[in-house]
Amino acid sequence: MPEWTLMTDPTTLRVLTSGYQSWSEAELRPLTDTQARATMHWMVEQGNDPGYPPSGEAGVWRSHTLIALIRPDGGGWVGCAQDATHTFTHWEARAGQGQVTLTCTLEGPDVPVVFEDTADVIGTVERLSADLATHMHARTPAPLRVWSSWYSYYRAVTFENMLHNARRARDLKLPFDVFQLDDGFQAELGDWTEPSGWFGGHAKDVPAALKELGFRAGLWLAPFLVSPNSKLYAAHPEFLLQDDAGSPLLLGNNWGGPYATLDTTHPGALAWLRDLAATVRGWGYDYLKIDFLYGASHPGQRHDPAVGRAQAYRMGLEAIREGFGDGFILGCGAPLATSVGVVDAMRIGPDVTPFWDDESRRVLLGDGSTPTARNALHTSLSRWYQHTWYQPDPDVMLARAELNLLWPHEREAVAGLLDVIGGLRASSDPMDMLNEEGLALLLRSLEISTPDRPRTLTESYGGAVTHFTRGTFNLTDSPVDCQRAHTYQPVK
Ligand code: 9PG
Repeated sequence: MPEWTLMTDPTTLRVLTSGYQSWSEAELRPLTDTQARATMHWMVEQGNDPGYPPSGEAGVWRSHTLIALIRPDGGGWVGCAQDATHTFTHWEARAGQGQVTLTCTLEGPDVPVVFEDTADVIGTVERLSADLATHMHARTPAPLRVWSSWYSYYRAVTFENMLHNARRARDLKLPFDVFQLDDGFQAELGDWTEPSGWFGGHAKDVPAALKELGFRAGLWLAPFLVSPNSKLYAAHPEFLLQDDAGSPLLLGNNWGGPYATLDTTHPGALAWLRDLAATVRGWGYDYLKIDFLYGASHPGQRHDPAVGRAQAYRMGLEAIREGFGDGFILGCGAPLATSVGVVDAMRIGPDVTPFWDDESRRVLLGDGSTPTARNALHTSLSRWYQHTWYQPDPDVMLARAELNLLWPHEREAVAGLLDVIGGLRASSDPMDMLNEEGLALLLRSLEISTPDRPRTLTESYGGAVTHFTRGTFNLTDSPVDCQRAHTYQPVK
């Protein structure tokens, strides 16, 4: 376990962290602050790394793959793993008396880890993270413009909702590449080829209808999750990750209760995953959003005990890539660096919501991975450098006039997020809820941009990377330096 002692005053430093998976917090904070740790067990499972959660002590910061400490002069220290294929790299920075201790714990086979003292933290973070991308043969195809059913219909989505919106988008000549069907079409987690009672059709018939309207078809799956009510659960208990007592391990709390997860070291589970991805490809989908992927790397008892968490996850992911061929794959809720080279795009923060913040879950329950516009900005902006790993997906613009509690300036902040991050463009607004203003905002947010860079890490308006060369975000709840709360201000 490499360890470095830095003889420096911890009260002058900031720390840049990146959490384990898509939704886990990434931050830029004073080193002497306290990293939040979710108080409820299912939130630790879904928002932190349950194998390496935040310690909860003041001045102790944990980060995955990469960490940086920033001095007031903009220099500092950067640590970065150069390979994550089968290994999770856990960093910890610990503030002491007049010194800081940095430790690096590898979970999996040995990998090269670089640690540099630098005069330019921003440039060094970008260079070392790009080296990891090169080493892992990152895929960064051209970004796509995607309409998703989730943020308007949620689980109640129907076949007709998809077609109606695609028809309207065609009539309005909106520049979408893909129409992506999200959660709700399936009978159960695991029973993906059977429709839910309300969907009013079958997911296999969606692609042909979308193609006729001029769009590619996308599908959402949570391929590693298995509902206890599913046929898969009953038919193949041997495919499931187990607890110490030898029962299927149950985790999480979406879909009205906990779920099991596939043991991706089991050859039968891997063959099932390959088949599933090939089946939906055969239905005509060439864009796949695979979600809740952290399930495959959850701690537990595996069929092959010699395989670690990172490698098990990678085996499951590769099985899906084999089945889906050269189609476009977007990861979500996914261990980030270990996905590089397999996925084409990756969600790099929590979900955007039609409201700014949920303070009770974020502050009282310590869960910064909660879906909210604020949390999406906070985390995705703090991962600006990851565009070399995959196409980043900072999630959707919400431009609709109805069912939207975001103020106009908060919508502009989301538009600023999409512009600064570059990468995928997504929307989820029901076309019938867009007025003239909303349409204009939507069109603007579908314009592909190149990723921006921070202009400094020594200043921040709200615990995240907020100062970019193109503009500044104020993520705090008060005006700062004449900039209103919850805004993006382009540099003039
Ligand atoms: C489908 C959704 C969408 C969305 C994904 C993911 O913490 N939570 O309560 C939580 C709820 C939903 C969620 C993530 C976290 O959303 O990011 O785009 O596909 O699943 O169920």
